[in-house]
Amino acid sequence: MSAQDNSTEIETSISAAIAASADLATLEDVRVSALGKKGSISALLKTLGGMSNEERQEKGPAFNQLRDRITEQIAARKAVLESQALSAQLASEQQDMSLPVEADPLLSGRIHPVSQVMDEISAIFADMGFDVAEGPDIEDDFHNFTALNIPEVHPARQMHDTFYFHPNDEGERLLLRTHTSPVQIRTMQAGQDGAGPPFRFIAPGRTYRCDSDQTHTPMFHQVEGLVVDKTTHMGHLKWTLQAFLAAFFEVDNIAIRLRPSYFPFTEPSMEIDMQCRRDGNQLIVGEGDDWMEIGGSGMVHPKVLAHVGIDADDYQGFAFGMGIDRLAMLKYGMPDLRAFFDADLRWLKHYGFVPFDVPGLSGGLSNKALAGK
Ligand code: 2NL
Repeated sequence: MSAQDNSTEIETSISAAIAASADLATLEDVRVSALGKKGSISALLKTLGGMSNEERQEKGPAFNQLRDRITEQIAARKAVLESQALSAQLASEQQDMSLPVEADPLLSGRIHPVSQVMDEISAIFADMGFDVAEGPDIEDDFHNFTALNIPEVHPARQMHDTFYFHPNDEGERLLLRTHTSPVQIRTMQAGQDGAGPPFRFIAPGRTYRCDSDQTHTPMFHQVEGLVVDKTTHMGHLKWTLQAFLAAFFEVDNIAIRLRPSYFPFTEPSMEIDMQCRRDGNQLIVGEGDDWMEIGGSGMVHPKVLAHVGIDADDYQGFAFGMGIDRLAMLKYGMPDLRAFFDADLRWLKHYGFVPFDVPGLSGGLSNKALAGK
């Protein structure tokens, strides 16, 4: 029989100390006092040197197993403490999302009136069941002109109106879209591959023409709308425009007048005039017996339908286009178009919109009461 040793007591006391360690630093102290150079287990292992061969053969494996058990217990406790420390850190770093935001820094940014008006227009048409379509600013001749029945000799195709790129490797001259109609061509083409008509969408976006004076900027914004179905007619067009303008200008009623005109992509074609009253420099919309032109419209030309693979014997549609910049100037009383693109912070502060006032029909379209705050 070998001599008595106190390894059982050592193990019991170290195990208790491991279990009692409340943090990683305490556990590390326990580890050093047990397994460190001067630790209790290291001391126990050193006693093997003074033993008889027989005794060492018995105690050697026992002490080594003891050391392995303690090492394992420390590692297990360490994993527990580390995970607790992580949980505590995550809990202490939690953000209280219900705290009120700091007013000033977040509210000092402004939404540009053009963005605001685009969002308002989208909200109104979305409410009427229209989708909002997007497409590239850089277009090809087919989508911008040919598909819209605009002939090769049309003035809009001339160099002085259209921004053309240098011919590419295929000899093709790309261009900056001169209207948002190519978006509608692309959206109808994509739709033809899928569900097909009926189509009902608007296309708001940037457009470009080589023109610059008091009332024209080389980049401007346009919104076009399109409805194609089996029985779509001009009554639908007139109601849609009237309902849109009343909602946009936030008036109960507005008269509109469709005046004969010409566009290559519609037949018949009509200018859209809206009812207004002029009071000195002020323009009041939806009252009086004056008229103001606000855009163009018409029934989609059968050749345009043919270009996107729609049979004009089965389907017909209406389309319209309006300038967003002018809509914004009229609604918010901004007299100078060129200020839109000056990035003047004082102007933005005055005419811009608070970012949290997202346009929607339920809360009052433009939050007029909050404007300028
Ligand atoms: C205006 C006139 C208009 C259209 C745009 C259109 C689009 C397709 C087919 C047929 Cl894909 N028409 N768009 C139609 C009539 C007028 O815009 O004065 N815009 C500012």
